[in-house]
Amino acid sequence: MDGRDWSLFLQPYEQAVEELKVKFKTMRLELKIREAYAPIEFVTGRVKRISSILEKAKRLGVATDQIDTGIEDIAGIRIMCQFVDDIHRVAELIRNRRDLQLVYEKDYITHYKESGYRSYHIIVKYGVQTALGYKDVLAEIQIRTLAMNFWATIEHSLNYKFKESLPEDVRNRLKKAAEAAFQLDTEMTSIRKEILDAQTEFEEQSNVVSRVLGGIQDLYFYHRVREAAQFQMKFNELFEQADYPGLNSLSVDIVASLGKAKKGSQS
Ligand code: 0O2
Ligand code: 0O2
Repeated sequence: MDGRDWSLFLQPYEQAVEELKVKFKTMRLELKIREAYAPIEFVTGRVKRISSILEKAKRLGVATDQIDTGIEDIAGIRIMCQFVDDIHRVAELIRNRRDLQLVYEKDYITHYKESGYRSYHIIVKYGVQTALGYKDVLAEIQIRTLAMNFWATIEHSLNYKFKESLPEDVRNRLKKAAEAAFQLDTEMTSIRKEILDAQTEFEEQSNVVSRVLGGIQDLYFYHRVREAAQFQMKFNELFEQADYPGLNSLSVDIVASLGKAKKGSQS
């Protein structure tokens, strides 16, 4: 690459980052409309700086004319999620896309780095149509939670500032902070599960009430007035006591009575 035009070399990467940002932001909006909840919180992207590309090439022993295949994160996309589960959902959505070709994945969540770094990386090949033709470029998609991002942003800036001179004590405290961030993610996931379970329970309770009252109304339709009145009294009692298992078995009894009533009306 020496003496070559860097801005020309980086142009397809700039284009890939811009296009991918639009695509993932669109995915976020689409999921928000479809499912009322988007597993993506926000998306950012960047093209690696020339100095960082050269440093990385030197560190990895990549020849300057092999940079486009030897360095996979010249184009970088970062997708932030609220919960760890969302990361796996987003990874699956990426795997199923037809406009990206999966190269490989790095699970730094299960196998977190020595530094404490956690994130899910997917290296993809992405085709861009430039004015002079079609070009495949490599891009790195990092998927992480807000807590993982908080940690990585601060750790990165400290490492950038202090380089090798980051004191051992600070390094250890950063590792502990990474653990704390992960604990936070775990706690948030369990709180979320409790909220989702509560929502499901509420949904089920509303459904049983509708089933019982609908059944009682149907019994009136079949002129089973006495039975309907008895069921209504039982319902009032169980509802008062918030006895949902009782309401469930009442609903089963009503269905059985309705079956008999329907048969009776046919004979
Ligand atoms: P909005 O309306 O701000 O939400 P560009 O600067 O044009 O190249 P982009 O994507 O706008 O492209 O900028 P960049 O720097 O790649 O990404 C920044 C996006 O991430 C912005 O959103 C920020 O608002 C958002 N962002 C950054 N940090 C946070 C954060 O901590 N929480 C949240 N929720 N969003 C954050 P947009 O796309 O400009 O839209
Ligand atoms: P940038 O643009 O400054 O973020 P390497 O591990 O670097 O020898 P590899 O395999 O390319 O080589 O890298 P890896 O670890 O799979 O992913 C590279 C990117 O992941 C880094 O990019 C960071 O963005 C992020 N990353 C990896 N490890 C850490 C870490 O310990 N702390 C933080 N904060 N981020 C990490 P770059 O190259 O740093 O570039």
